[in-house]
Formats: sequence, C-alpha cells, structure tokens
Amino acid sequence: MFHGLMSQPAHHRVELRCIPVFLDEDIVHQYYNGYCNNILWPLFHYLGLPQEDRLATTRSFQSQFLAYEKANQMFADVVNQHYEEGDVVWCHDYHLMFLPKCLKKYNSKMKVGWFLHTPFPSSEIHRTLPSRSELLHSVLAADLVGTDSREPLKHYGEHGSLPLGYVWIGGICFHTYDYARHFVSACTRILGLEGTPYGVEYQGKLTRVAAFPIGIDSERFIRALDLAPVQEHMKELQERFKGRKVMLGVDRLDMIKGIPQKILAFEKFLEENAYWRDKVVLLQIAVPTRTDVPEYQKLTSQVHEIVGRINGRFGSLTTVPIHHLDRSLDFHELCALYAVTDVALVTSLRDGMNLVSYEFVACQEKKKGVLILSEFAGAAQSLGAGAILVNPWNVTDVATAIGRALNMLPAEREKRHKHNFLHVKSHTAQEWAGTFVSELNDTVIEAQLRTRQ
Ligand code: ADQ
Repeated sequence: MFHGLMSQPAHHRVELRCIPVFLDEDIVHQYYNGYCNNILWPLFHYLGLPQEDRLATTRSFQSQFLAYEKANQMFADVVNQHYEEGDVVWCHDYHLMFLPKCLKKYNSKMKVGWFLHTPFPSSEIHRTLPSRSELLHSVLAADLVGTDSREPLKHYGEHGSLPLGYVWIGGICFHTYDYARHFVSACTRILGLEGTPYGVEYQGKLTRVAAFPIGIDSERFIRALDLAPVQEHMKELQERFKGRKVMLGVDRLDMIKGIPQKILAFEKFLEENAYWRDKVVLLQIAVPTRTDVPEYQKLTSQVHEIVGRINGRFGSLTTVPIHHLDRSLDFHELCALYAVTDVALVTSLRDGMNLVSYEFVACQEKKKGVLILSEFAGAAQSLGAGAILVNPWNVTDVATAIGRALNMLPAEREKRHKHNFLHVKSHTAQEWAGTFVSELNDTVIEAQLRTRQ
C-alpha cells in the first residue's frame, strides 16, 4: 500500500493518479506491522497469534487498535479532501476496515464499498478479537442498500439475485460465498443484527454482503507468451531441465502459503517414488515479504533448512531436486516459468483467492499442465473442477496428488485444463473491477428497508 506508493518518484504518483497518505514511523509500527499484520492477518487466516507474542500482543492490543483507528482516519481525511460529488469510494482489505465509517461521518451521501482480499473467518474466530464489534459496525457503514421500489428481480449473474422489492448495489464483498456467510453470521451473533441470505439489516437499511470473486488480466499473460524475451526464457528453462518434469511453486514467503508443508510433501513423494528422483524438479520461487518481522525471518530459515536437507538427501553431484529462490521474478521470467511447468503446486493453508493458480492456468494453453490446489484457497471454489484438490496439512494426501499429476494422461489433462482456462479467461480483473464500481455507482443512498412480506 503506502510502501509501494512512497517508493515511486513523485511524477510517477501523478501519472498513476495516486495520492499518498503519510504515516509516521510509530503509526506504521503499531498499525501496519502490529494491528494489521500481527493480529488481523493471522487471525483472518485461522493461524492465531505466534505463541511467544500472545501475551505481549494482548498487552499492546489497545494501543495498536488506537493506531489502527488513527491511520484509517488519516486515509479518510485525504479521501475527503479530494472527494468530488458523484465519486465512488472503494476501500480495500483488512487494513482499512475502519475507513467506511470514517468516510460516512464526513459525508453520509458518499458512496462507499469495501472489499476483503483475505478470507473472513468463522464467527467463532472473529469473536475472539477484542475490537470485533467496532470493526463490524464500521464495515457495515459501507453502502449496499435495499430500495423500496417494487422493481422486478435484478440479476447480477453469478453474484446472485435479489428478493422482490430490493435493488442492491455496491456494499461489502468477499472472494467467496463462505466468507460472506461468515461475515453475516458474525454480525448476527456478535451484534445481534438480522441476517438475510443477501446481507445484513443495519440501521433500517439492507447492507448487501456478497461474493464477488476477483480474476486476473488473463490476456496480458496469454499475449506475453509470444514475446521474444519470454520465448528465450522458455528455451533456456527447457534446455536446463531437459528430461525432467518441472513442478512449480510461486508464493510470497508467508506462513499462510504453506511452503514448508509443500516441500515436506515433495520429500515424501521422493521418498516413496524412487523412480522419479532424477526425473522431476521442484522450482520454488518465494518472494520475501515483511522481512523485519521475526516470525517471517524464522520461516525463511526453516524453509532453507528443509530444502538443504532434502537436496542433501536426494541430490547428486550434478542435480538437486529442489531449486529455491528467495526473490521475485520479472513478468517475462514468470510467464516463461508458468508456461514450461508440468505441475503447479499451490498449498496455501488459507488464502483469500490465490492468483498464482489463475496465472498458471492462463499460461498453459499449449502444455495443459496440472494444477494441484489447496482446498483452503478461495480459488478452489472456481478452479476446483479442473484442479486436483488437496488438504495441505496432510503431506500424504499432497504426495499422492503429486504422483497422480505427474502420471496423468493427456486426455484428462486437457479436459481439466479446458475447464479452468475457460473460467480464467471469462472472469477477469477488468470485469471484476468494472462491475463492482458500476454497481456501487448505482447505489441508492438513504433508501429505507421496506417491510418484507
Ligand atoms: P497475495 O497473498 O499476494 O494476495 P496471490 O493472490 O497469490 O497472493 O497474488 C500474488 C501475486 O504476486 C501474483 O500476481 C504473483 O504472480 C505475484 N508473485 C508471487 N510470488 C512471486 C515471485 N516470486 N515473483 C514474481 N511475482 C510473484 C492477496 C490475498 C490472495 C488474493 C489476492 C487478490 O492473500 O488470497 O488472491 O490478494 O485478492
């Protein structure tokens, strides 16, 4: 968010039409590193707090939450300064759950939507948060309102249809129906509000809560495969790994991505399948993130240790079974890697959606490689029919899936790929953003909830 933005020279920010919000170091520490990434991020991914941090976090919780409110208020101030009548404001993610309420305080007519990129956990998890109610109340201030008109049912494709008498728009949106359901259930159980299959009745209005799954710019990936630098990278990779099947993992180095679990499953596969030991290679590309957080530093050393042990165990003087890179790749390198891969391995312990799985599918029109996908990634709901779904906590399950994927016959690969490719091509990021914003634009502010029959 602000990290990326502030590293841009000022004239780039103008070109990108970005306006920075400057936060001082203490706020960044308490709000971004603390409340957002040490509390909300693990909680929303069902991971709990790091054991040794539990007590310290409990002690500092109040000050971190105050910093969270303060930072959100600073974002609201900047939005408000630049707001013009008719604008719609789309707030993104767990860093800005307090923003809808702050904005509505400034201007109740402002059209505000909120989208969560992570999972929203079961209400049993959410209710352990000391600030559970404040966050829900704030998000509920986002618009998505029922009208009192008796218009015919309006259909929004797979995003669902409305009960008679409602037109809804904008609102609170998640990647999957499960996350939306968890949110509604948190509102009913924690705030005692009335939940409906369509949203939550809040202060005389229906705040719409819906599943609005994201996509990627699939054409950008498909077109890139014909570019000369991508073709060159592909040739190099094919030459380098000739005679071996290529398995690929691309993740931010984060505990939610299940990287150690993935590597241990690969080890189990090699252990039980001596035939494959010199015929398959796992390329794991892990971009370091949040490198100043001790938990992430520990994860990095843990992954290095496991990779070293497995390479020592199954490698030879000339080859190793795992190539692990601690860095990000440029777009051309990434596309080439996706295109030469035989099996992609996505083993997130939880993931809002997981776009790596989409990007892999987009680059596989020729090869028709297999996707092994965690059932705990949001993408399992859209790509589940074409992928092999696994429980990432079960290394035996994942090891079996690796064998199945490597041995899969071309006809089955083609059928599975086709299913997923059609989905990735037709559910794009452009359509996602365009529909959300245009629905938010149509929001009927101040409409009152009509008594339903
Ligand atoms: P992320 O947790 O960042 O996003 P993901 O959806 O997989 O997860 O997106 C990662 C992006 O980073 C992809 O575009 C990928 O290509 C890129 N990337 C990852 N590793 C890389 C590497 N080594 N080199 C280059 N690029 C790399 C959050 C949520 C997800 C949700 C998205 C979008 O956690 O669940 O899908 O937002 O809503």
